[in-house]
Amino acid sequence: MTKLRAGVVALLIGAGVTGLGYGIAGAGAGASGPTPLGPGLVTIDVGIEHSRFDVSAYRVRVGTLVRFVVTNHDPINHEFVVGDASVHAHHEHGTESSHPPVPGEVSVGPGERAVTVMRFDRAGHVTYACHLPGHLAYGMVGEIEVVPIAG
Ligand SMILES: [Cu+2]
Repeated sequence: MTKLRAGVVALLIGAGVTGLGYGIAGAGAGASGPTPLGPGLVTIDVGIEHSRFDVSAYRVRVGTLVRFVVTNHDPINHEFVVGDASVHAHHEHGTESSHPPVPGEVSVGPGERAVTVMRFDRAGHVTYACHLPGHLAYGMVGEIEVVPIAG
């Protein structure tokens, strides 16, 4: 698990604005991963503790609307941002300290729980991360693999 996280972080840093995440499948979230969720509405509980997401990889089917329920067990702020490479580049280099309700982006304060919703309509890999200073580099990143319905 630690090895997967390190790989994801390295890829995030090296990928620039193109092709984020597409080389990750073989590293542990591929065909041998968990049974995909969806399609339709599903809820994923995401816990944060010691500045880590408690699960670093999920699989969903194309056509899945995911309700992320993010619980922060830490005494410090975190955020949960899910999206493609451009979304993460924007946040990693941006200066926003908190997030108004944008689908797929939510701030979650100490001991709080926040909900955000995102629909996955294309097969591929999508990343979620916390972009508060230093958190992504520390390992606050994970991956969602979106697989075809037949897959
Ligand atoms: Cu964080």
